[in-house]
Amino acid sequence: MEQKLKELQAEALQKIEQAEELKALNDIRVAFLGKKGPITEVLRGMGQLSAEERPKMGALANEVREAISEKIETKQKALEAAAVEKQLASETIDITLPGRPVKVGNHHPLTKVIEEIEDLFIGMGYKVAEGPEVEKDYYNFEALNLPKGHPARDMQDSFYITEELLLRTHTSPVQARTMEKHEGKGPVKIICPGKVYRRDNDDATHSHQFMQIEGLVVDENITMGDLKGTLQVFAKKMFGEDREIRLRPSFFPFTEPSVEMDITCKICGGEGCNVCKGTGWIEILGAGMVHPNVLEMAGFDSKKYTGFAFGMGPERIAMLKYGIDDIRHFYTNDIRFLKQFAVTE
Ligand code: FA5
Repeated sequence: MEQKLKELQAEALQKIEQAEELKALNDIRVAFLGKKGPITEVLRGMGQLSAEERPKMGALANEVREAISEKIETKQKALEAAAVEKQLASETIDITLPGRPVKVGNHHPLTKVIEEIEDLFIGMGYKVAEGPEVEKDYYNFEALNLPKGHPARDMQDSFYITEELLLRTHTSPVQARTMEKHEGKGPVKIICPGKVYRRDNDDATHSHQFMQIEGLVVDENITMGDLKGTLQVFAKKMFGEDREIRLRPSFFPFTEPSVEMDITCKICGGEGCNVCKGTGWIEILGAGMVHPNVLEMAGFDSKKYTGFAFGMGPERIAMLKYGIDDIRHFYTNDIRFLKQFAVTE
């Protein structure tokens, strides 16, 4: 029996050595180590052995099994490695070939301008606030000193959804919402970018849906000087150090006094040309000191607190900055237009 086991081991090891494929190796495993294999067969005859010989044979049989298993495992690893080698050799990549360029998209010009404005104000300590686009009449108008039936509501033609709900016509309702949250305690220092909607007829400078960025500062001792200084920094950073600003008296129900801000025309430098209609100035935003009624309605003591607010249209700012002549370019998604802003910064 001992002889038989040794012969089986030698035969198996030789076959394993000669195996060239994983399948052949598996066949050998089944043939020699399987339940119906010759080693099992030999072990079945152990009953006829003497009690002394039986453990010796058992141990030998285990040694033989182990030797065969080990050899199979080593060979399997070698065959697998060879298979990988072969595959790699057949799939060699020519690293000298030029790569296929990856098409990189770019930010929409409007997104760029909005992010630039956000960064600028964040740098001055402002927080970014947001509010709903479907807004309550209360926040869009009433809390901003525009009670129902007020004639100044006609300044902004609105899309009403129900009597009390509308698509917000400006970002100023975020002012009212934010102040309300502060429960009468300053300081408040926010900007709110977002979409707004008006029943305006679309033309080169008007869109029925556009963006606005609102700014609001409320604290003790805030003055018109703070407003002017802030807007000056904004204009110079946005359009260039050589640009000047001026504030013109205007009217908004939620600010008193109210102003509109002009900057010197980039084209003529203030001399007067057809872009600025000969005035040397271009209007870019509305602003003013927060009306005491608005402060009081939001829970602030208007004797203690004052504030300023401003609201601008980033489309108009982007048009001025990049010399774009029609607001509709922002919304028609013409790739030829959008590609012009693919500058790597
Ligand atoms: C307002 O909407 C005020 N809420 C701004 C404000 C805020 C004033 C805080 C005072 C204090 P106005 O209607 O002027 O103001 O709009 C502000 C800006 O939005 C305009 O300067 C313009 O740039 C832009 N804008 C207005 N209507 C349109 C439109 N139909 N299409 C594109 N941009 C527009």
